[in-house]
Amino acid sequence: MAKIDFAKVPQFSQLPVKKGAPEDSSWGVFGDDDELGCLNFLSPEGVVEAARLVQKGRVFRLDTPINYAKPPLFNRAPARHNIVTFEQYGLLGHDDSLDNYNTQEGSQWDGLAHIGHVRHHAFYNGVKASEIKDGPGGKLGIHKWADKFVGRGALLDVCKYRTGQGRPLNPLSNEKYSLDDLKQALAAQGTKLKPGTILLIRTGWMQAYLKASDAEKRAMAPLEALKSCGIDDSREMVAWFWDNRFAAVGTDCPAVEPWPWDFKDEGALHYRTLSLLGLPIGEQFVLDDLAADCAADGRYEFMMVSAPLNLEGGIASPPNAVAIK
Ligand code: UVW
Repeated sequence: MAKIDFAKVPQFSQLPVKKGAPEDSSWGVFGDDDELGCLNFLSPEGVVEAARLVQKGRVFRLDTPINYAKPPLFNRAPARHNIVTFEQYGLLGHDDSLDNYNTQEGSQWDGLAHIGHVRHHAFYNGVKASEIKDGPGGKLGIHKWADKFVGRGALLDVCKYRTGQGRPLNPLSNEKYSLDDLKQALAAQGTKLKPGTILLIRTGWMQAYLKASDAEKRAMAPLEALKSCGIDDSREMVAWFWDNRFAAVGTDCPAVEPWPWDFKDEGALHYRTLSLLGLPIGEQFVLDDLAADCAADGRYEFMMVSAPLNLEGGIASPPNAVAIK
């Protein structure tokens, strides 16, 4: 994590900076071999500043329990948790194992190796599918994030804002929040944007999902049946992300953008963020308690600490994240 001179980072309108790189891509901005993308916006100074936001000692866990969704969304398999008892040589104790664990089963950061661009057939910074592999040499591996993901977090409660306006959207439909919704919600909260922020957007999906009956959860889980709200996948949206130097954007909905999204549409937010800008996106985060606290004390910023799995060559990770106020 090195000091970053934000003034030297090109604006979105100046991208791409590298000859031959795709339009609207940040490829080359942080160097031809960079594997961290927008996480480069996090810095030691940002960590120190974030620590100053800790004022009352409240800690909010941002991950769902493993296997919270029954069944997991998108046809993903549940993990099997086995507790093994051992009683030998006079010692009584337990180990456990987690079999079949899919790192995208619940709350997760999508790593930059998750989705390659549909037309360019490449991942962030031009990495090829053949370079993504298990082990320390796996390009864009999630383990490279393990000591990077600490900084100022900010919650943007767009669900609360739209509901307060008398314009709630149905989180269990594929409706979307516009960039104007996000900007107006921030203004209503009085939250200032600062470079190097980890932005968390509360859409209301997780609250709606948790309120659903077991039968409703079973019916909505398959990839073909799921409908979820999300944020608009427009070019203006990602220009705003980039020009504000967000280090990552996490949400409480399943795909950040509304689900279903069209895999053939190169305007999809997954392509615009992961493949083109190198912007980590987070899904199925737990934001409701944090949101209630932010509404109560009027402070929507906090220190955020996320320690992704140290899985060499990993594709995604539960955030293992806390917000500290
Ligand atoms: C897809 O959208 C394919 O996956 P996820 O939402 O988990 O990133």
